[in-house]
Amino acid sequence: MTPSNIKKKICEAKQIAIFGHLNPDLDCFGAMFGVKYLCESLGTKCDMFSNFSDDLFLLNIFPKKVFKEKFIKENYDLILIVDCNLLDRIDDAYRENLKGKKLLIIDHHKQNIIEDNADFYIEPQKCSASMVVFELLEKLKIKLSAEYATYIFAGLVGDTGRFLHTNTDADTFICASKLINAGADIQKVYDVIYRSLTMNQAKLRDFMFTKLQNNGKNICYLTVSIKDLDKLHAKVEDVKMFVDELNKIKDYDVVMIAYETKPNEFKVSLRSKNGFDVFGVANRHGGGGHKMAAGFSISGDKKAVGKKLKAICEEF
Ligand SMILES: [Mn+2]
Repeated sequence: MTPSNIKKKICEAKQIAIFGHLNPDLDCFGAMFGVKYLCESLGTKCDMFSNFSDDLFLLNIFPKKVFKEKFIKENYDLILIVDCNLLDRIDDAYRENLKGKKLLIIDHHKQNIIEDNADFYIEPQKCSASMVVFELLEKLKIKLSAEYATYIFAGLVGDTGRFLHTNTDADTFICASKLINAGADIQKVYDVIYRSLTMNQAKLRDFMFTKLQNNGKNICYLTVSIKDLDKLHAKVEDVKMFVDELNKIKDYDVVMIAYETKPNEFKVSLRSKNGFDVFGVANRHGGGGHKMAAGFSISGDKKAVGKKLKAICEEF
Protein backbone atom coordinates (compact mmCIF):
# COMPACT_ATOMS: atom_id res chain seq x y z
CA MET A 1 0.00 0.00 0.00
CA THR A 2 1.11 3.57 -0.68
CA PRO A 3 0.04 6.53 1.48
CA SER A 4 -2.40 7.64 -1.21
CA ASN A 5 -3.92 4.12 -1.37
CA ILE A 6 -4.41 4.27 2.38
CA LYS A 7 -6.05 7.67 2.10
CA LYS A 8 -8.39 6.30 -0.57
CA LYS A 9 -9.31 3.26 1.57
CA ILE A 10 -10.05 5.44 4.58
CA CYS A 11 -12.04 7.95 2.57
CA GLU A 12 -14.11 5.19 0.98
CA ALA A 13 -14.99 3.62 4.33
CA LYS A 14 -18.16 4.66 6.16
CA GLN A 15 -17.04 3.77 9.65
CA ILE A 16 -13.70 2.39 10.81
CA ALA A 17 -12.83 0.37 13.91
CA ILE A 18 -9.29 0.77 15.23
CA PHE A 19 -7.42 -1.96 17.09
CA GLY A 20 -3.94 -2.49 18.49
CA HIS A 21 -2.32 -5.55 20.07
CA LEU A 22 -3.33 -7.18 23.34
CA ASN A 23 -1.64 -5.84 26.48
CA PRO A 24 -1.35 -2.41 24.90
CA ASP A 25 1.81 -0.35 25.39
CA LEU A 26 2.72 3.26 24.71
CA ASP A 27 3.45 2.68 21.04
CA CYS A 28 0.23 0.76 20.55
CA PHE A 29 -1.88 3.61 21.94
CA GLY A 30 0.29 6.25 20.26
CA ALA A 31 -0.33 4.63 16.88
CA MET A 32 -4.03 4.04 17.60
CA PHE A 33 -4.56 7.69 18.48
CA GLY A 34 -2.48 8.68 15.46
CA VAL A 35 -4.66 6.72 13.02
CA LYS A 36 -7.78 8.04 14.75
CA TYR A 37 -6.49 11.51 13.93
CA LEU A 38 -5.78 10.37 10.37
CA CYS A 39 -9.31 8.97 9.85
CA GLU A 40 -11.01 12.01 11.34
CA SER A 41 -8.84 14.42 9.34
CA LEU A 42 -9.97 12.59 6.22
CA GLY A 43 -13.59 12.93 7.33
CA THR A 44 -14.26 9.26 8.14
CA LYS A 45 -15.86 8.28 11.43
CA CYS A 46 -13.92 5.85 13.58
CA ASP A 47 -13.99 4.15 16.97
CA MET A 48 -11.13 2.73 19.02
CA PHE A 49 -11.25 -0.56 20.88
CA SER A 50 -8.87 -1.98 23.47
CA ASN A 51 -9.24 -4.28 26.41
CA PHE A 52 -7.51 -2.86 29.47
CA SER A 53 -8.03 -2.39 33.17
CA ASP A 54 -8.86 1.00 34.63
CA ASP A 55 -5.52 1.27 36.43
CA LEU A 56 -3.43 0.99 33.25
CA PHE A 57 -0.74 3.68 33.55
CA LEU A 58 -1.13 4.61 29.88
CA LEU A 59 -4.43 6.20 30.83
CA ASN A 60 -2.49 8.99 32.53
CA ILE A 61 -1.46 10.08 29.03
CA PHE A 62 -4.19 8.76 26.76
CA PRO A 63 -7.81 9.62 27.61
CA LYS A 64 -9.89 6.56 28.40
CA LYS A 65 -13.16 8.17 27.36
CA VAL A 66 -12.38 7.95 23.64
CA PHE A 67 -12.34 4.15 23.67
CA LYS A 68 -15.57 2.43 22.87
CA GLU A 69 -16.54 -0.61 24.93
CA LYS A 70 -18.72 -2.82 22.82
CA PHE A 71 -17.58 -3.81 19.34
CA ILE A 72 -20.49 -4.50 16.98
CA LYS A 73 -18.82 -5.75 13.84
CA GLU A 74 -21.71 -4.97 11.50
CA ASN A 75 -21.21 -1.26 12.19
CA TYR A 76 -17.79 -1.16 10.55
CA ASP A 77 -16.76 -1.64 6.95
CA LEU A 78 -13.01 -1.33 7.57
CA ILE A 79 -10.81 -2.48 10.44
CA LEU A 80 -7.58 -0.60 11.01
CA ILE A 81 -4.96 -2.49 12.99
CA VAL A 82 -1.76 -0.88 14.27
CA ASP A 83 1.43 -2.05 16.00
CA CYS A 84 0.77 -5.71 15.14
CA ASN A 85 0.13 -7.55 11.91
CA LEU A 86 -1.47 -10.76 13.09
CA LEU A 87 -5.01 -11.33 14.34
CA ASP A 88 -3.46 -13.71 16.89
CA ARG A 89 -1.92 -10.68 18.60
CA ILE A 90 -5.34 -9.10 19.10
CA ASP A 91 -7.24 -9.55 22.33
CA ASP A 92 -9.48 -12.64 22.53
CA ALA A 93 -12.40 -10.34 23.27
CA TYR A 94 -12.35 -9.12 19.64
CA ARG A 95 -10.38 -11.61 17.56
CA GLU A 96 -13.23 -13.88 16.40
CA ASN A 97 -15.34 -10.91 15.34
CA LEU A 98 -12.55 -9.59 13.13
CA LYS A 99 -12.22 -12.72 11.02
CA GLY A 100 -13.49 -12.15 7.49
CA LYS A 101 -13.59 -8.36 7.89
CA LYS A 102 -11.64 -6.09 5.56
CA LEU A 103 -8.38 -5.17 7.30
CA LEU A 104 -5.87 -2.40 6.87
CA ILE A 105 -2.70 -3.03 8.84
CA ILE A 106 -0.16 -0.31 9.68
CA ASP A 107 2.84 -1.63 11.56
CA HIS A 108 6.58 -1.83 12.15
CA HIS A 109 6.91 -5.53 13.09
CA LYS A 110 8.36 -8.04 10.66
CA GLN A 111 5.70 -10.11 8.99
CA ASN A 112 5.71 -13.89 9.33
CA ILE A 113 2.25 -14.89 8.25
CA ILE A 114 0.11 -12.88 5.90
CA GLU A 115 -3.51 -12.38 6.97
CA ASP A 116 -6.21 -12.83 4.32
CA ASN A 117 -8.49 -9.87 3.52
CA ALA A 118 -5.74 -7.50 4.57
CA ASP A 119 -3.89 -4.58 3.05
CA PHE A 120 -0.52 -3.79 4.57
CA TYR A 121 1.64 -0.77 5.21
CA ILE A 122 4.61 -2.13 7.12
CA GLU A 123 7.93 -0.43 7.74
CA PRO A 124 10.07 -2.78 9.85
CA GLN A 125 13.01 -0.37 9.88
CA LYS A 126 11.01 2.20 11.86
CA CYS A 127 11.42 2.41 15.62
CA SER A 128 7.72 2.46 16.35
CA ALA A 129 4.29 2.14 14.79
CA SER A 130 3.67 5.66 16.09
CA MET A 131 6.48 6.94 13.85
CA VAL A 132 5.08 5.05 10.86
CA VAL A 133 1.75 6.77 11.48
CA PHE A 134 3.42 10.16 11.98
CA GLU A 135 5.23 9.89 8.64
CA LEU A 136 2.03 8.76 6.97
CA LEU A 137 0.26 11.89 8.25
CA GLU A 138 3.17 13.96 7.00
CA LYS A 139 3.14 12.35 3.55
CA LEU A 140 -0.59 13.05 3.34
CA LYS A 141 0.09 16.66 4.39
CA ILE A 142 -2.12 16.44 7.47
CA LYS A 143 -1.11 18.93 10.15
CA LEU A 144 -0.91 17.37 13.60
CA SER A 145 -2.43 19.03 16.68
CA ALA A 146 -0.38 19.49 19.87
CA GLU A 147 -2.56 16.97 21.68
CA TYR A 148 -1.99 14.21 19.12
CA ALA A 149 1.69 15.12 18.74
CA THR A 150 1.98 14.33 22.47
CA TYR A 151 0.35 10.92 21.97
CA ILE A 152 2.64 10.03 19.09
CA PHE A 153 5.68 11.26 21.00
CA ALA A 154 4.69 8.93 23.86
CA GLY A 155 4.69 6.03 21.39
CA LEU A 156 8.14 6.98 20.15
CA VAL A 157 9.50 7.17 23.69
CA GLY A 158 7.86 3.88 24.63
CA ASP A 159 9.29 1.72 21.87
CA THR A 160 12.76 3.28 21.91
CA GLY A 161 13.03 3.30 25.72
CA ARG A 162 13.49 7.07 25.66
CA PHE A 163 15.78 6.97 22.60
CA LEU A 164 17.97 4.26 24.13
CA HIS A 165 17.32 1.06 22.14
CA THR A 166 19.13 0.27 18.89
CA ASN A 167 15.96 0.98 16.90
CA THR A 168 16.73 4.66 17.54
CA ASP A 169 18.26 6.36 14.52
CA ALA A 170 18.60 9.83 13.01
CA ASP A 171 15.05 9.64 11.64
CA THR A 172 13.73 8.96 15.14
CA PHE A 173 15.20 12.24 16.37
CA ILE A 174 13.97 14.10 13.31
CA CYS A 175 10.50 12.73 14.05
CA ALA A 176 10.82 13.72 17.73
CA SER A 177 11.92 17.20 16.71
CA LYS A 178 8.93 17.61 14.40
CA LEU A 179 6.58 16.41 17.15
CA ILE A 180 8.02 18.97 19.57
CA ASN A 181 7.55 21.66 16.93
CA ALA A 182 3.95 20.49 16.58
CA GLY A 183 3.52 21.19 20.30
CA ALA A 184 4.04 17.77 21.92
CA ASP A 185 4.08 18.11 25.71
CA ILE A 186 7.18 16.03 26.33
CA GLN A 187 7.41 16.81 30.04
CA LYS A 188 3.89 15.47 30.56
CA VAL A 189 4.94 12.22 28.88
CA TYR A 190 8.14 12.01 30.94
CA ASP A 191 6.33 12.80 34.19
CA VAL A 192 3.96 9.89 33.65
CA ILE A 193 6.61 7.41 32.52
CA TYR A 194 9.69 8.35 34.52
CA ARG A 195 8.65 10.45 37.49
CA SER A 196 5.72 8.66 39.02
CA LEU A 197 7.19 5.69 40.89
CA THR A 198 5.23 4.62 43.98
CA MET A 199 6.99 3.15 47.02
CA ASN A 200 5.38 -0.22 46.28
CA GLN A 201 6.80 -0.14 42.78
CA ALA A 202 10.22 0.75 44.19
CA LYS A 203 9.96 -2.28 46.48
CA LEU A 204 9.03 -4.49 43.53
CA ARG A 205 12.05 -3.22 41.62
CA ASP A 206 14.21 -4.08 44.60
CA PHE A 207 12.66 -7.58 44.70
CA MET A 208 13.30 -8.11 40.99
CA PHE A 209 16.97 -7.15 41.22
CA THR A 210 17.46 -9.23 44.36
CA LYS A 211 15.78 -12.41 43.11
CA LEU A 212 17.33 -12.37 39.65
CA GLN A 213 18.93 -15.69 38.70
CA ASN A 214 21.45 -16.43 35.97
CA ASN A 215 22.76 -19.31 33.89
CA GLY A 216 26.30 -18.78 35.11
CA LYS A 217 26.99 -16.99 31.85
CA ASN A 218 25.40 -14.07 30.06
CA ILE A 219 21.69 -14.72 30.62
CA CYS A 220 19.59 -13.77 33.63
CA TYR A 221 16.01 -14.69 34.37
CA LEU A 222 13.29 -14.31 36.96
CA THR A 223 9.79 -15.56 37.62
CA VAL A 224 7.28 -13.38 39.43
CA SER A 225 4.12 -15.12 40.62
CA ILE A 226 0.75 -13.62 41.51
CA LYS A 227 1.59 -14.50 45.11
CA ASP A 228 4.81 -12.45 44.91
CA LEU A 229 2.88 -9.54 43.46
CA ASP A 230 0.21 -9.73 46.16
CA LYS A 231 2.86 -9.76 48.87
CA LEU A 232 4.49 -6.68 47.36
CA HIS A 233 1.16 -4.92 46.65
CA ALA A 234 2.29 -4.73 43.04
CA LYS A 235 0.68 -5.38 39.67
CA VAL A 236 1.71 -7.08 36.47
CA GLU A 237 1.94 -3.64 34.85
CA ASP A 238 4.58 -2.74 37.42
CA VAL A 239 6.73 -5.75 36.52
CA LYS A 240 6.76 -4.75 32.87
CA MET A 241 8.04 -1.35 33.90
CA PHE A 242 11.28 -2.83 35.22
CA VAL A 243 12.18 -5.26 32.45
CA ASP A 244 14.22 -2.62 30.63
CA GLU A 245 15.70 -1.61 33.96
CA LEU A 246 17.12 -5.13 34.43
CA ASN A 247 18.56 -5.00 30.93
CA LYS A 248 20.85 -2.23 32.18
CA ILE A 249 22.95 -4.74 34.13
CA LYS A 250 26.17 -5.02 32.20
CA ASP A 251 26.94 -8.63 33.17
CA TYR A 252 24.05 -9.99 31.09
CA ASP A 253 23.28 -9.89 27.38
CA VAL A 254 19.81 -11.38 27.70
CA VAL A 255 17.08 -10.82 30.31
CA MET A 256 14.02 -13.06 30.58
CA ILE A 257 11.29 -12.07 33.00
CA ALA A 258 8.26 -14.31 33.46
CA TYR A 259 5.27 -12.89 35.28
CA GLU A 260 2.06 -14.64 36.14
CA THR A 261 -0.97 -12.98 34.56
CA LYS A 262 -3.56 -15.67 35.44
CA PRO A 263 -3.05 -18.67 37.74
CA ASN A 264 -0.36 -20.85 36.13
CA GLU A 265 -0.16 -18.66 33.04
CA PHE A 266 2.98 -16.60 32.60
CA LYS A 267 4.03 -14.01 30.07
CA VAL A 268 7.74 -13.86 29.37
CA SER A 269 9.37 -10.58 28.37
CA LEU A 270 12.81 -10.77 26.78
CA ARG A 271 15.31 -7.98 26.32
CA SER A 272 18.85 -8.09 24.99
CA LYS A 273 21.82 -5.94 24.24
CA ASN A 274 25.21 -6.27 22.49
CA GLY A 275 23.47 -7.57 19.38
CA PHE A 276 21.95 -10.71 20.96
CA ASP A 277 18.81 -11.83 19.19
CA VAL A 278 15.80 -12.72 21.37
CA PHE A 279 13.23 -12.76 18.58
CA GLY A 280 14.22 -16.26 17.39
CA VAL A 281 13.68 -17.84 20.80
CA ALA A 282 10.42 -15.96 21.41
CA ASN A 283 9.17 -16.99 17.99
CA ARG A 284 10.04 -20.66 18.58
CA HIS A 285 7.91 -20.53 21.73
CA GLY A 286 4.92 -19.10 19.93
CA GLY A 287 5.62 -15.43 20.59
CA GLY A 288 6.98 -12.49 18.64
CA GLY A 289 8.52 -9.06 18.79
CA HIS A 290 11.82 -7.65 17.65
CA LYS A 291 15.48 -8.66 17.72
CA MET A 292 16.18 -7.00 21.07
CA ALA A 293 12.71 -6.96 22.66
CA ALA A 294 10.35 -9.89 22.37
CA GLY A 295 7.92 -12.01 24.36
CA PHE A 296 6.02 -15.28 24.57
CA SER A 297 3.64 -17.13 26.90
CA ILE A 298 4.32 -20.15 29.03
CA SER A 299 2.18 -22.20 31.43
CA GLY A 300 2.91 -23.97 34.70
CA ASP A 301 3.47 -23.02 38.32
CA LYS A 302 6.28 -20.73 39.41
CA LYS A 303 8.71 -23.58 39.96
CA ALA A 304 8.01 -25.25 36.62
CA VAL A 305 8.26 -21.96 34.76
CA GLY A 306 11.57 -21.20 36.48
CA LYS A 307 12.88 -24.57 35.28
CA LYS A 308 11.68 -23.91 31.73
CA LEU A 309 13.41 -20.54 31.68
CA LYS A 310 16.61 -22.18 32.86
CA ALA A 311 16.33 -24.68 29.99
CA ILE A 312 15.56 -21.91 27.49
CA CYS A 313 18.86 -20.22 28.43
CA GLU A 314 20.52 -23.01 26.42
CA GLU A 315 18.67 -21.99 23.26
CA PHE A 316 20.54 -18.73 22.80
MN1 LIG B 1 5.53 -1.02 18.63
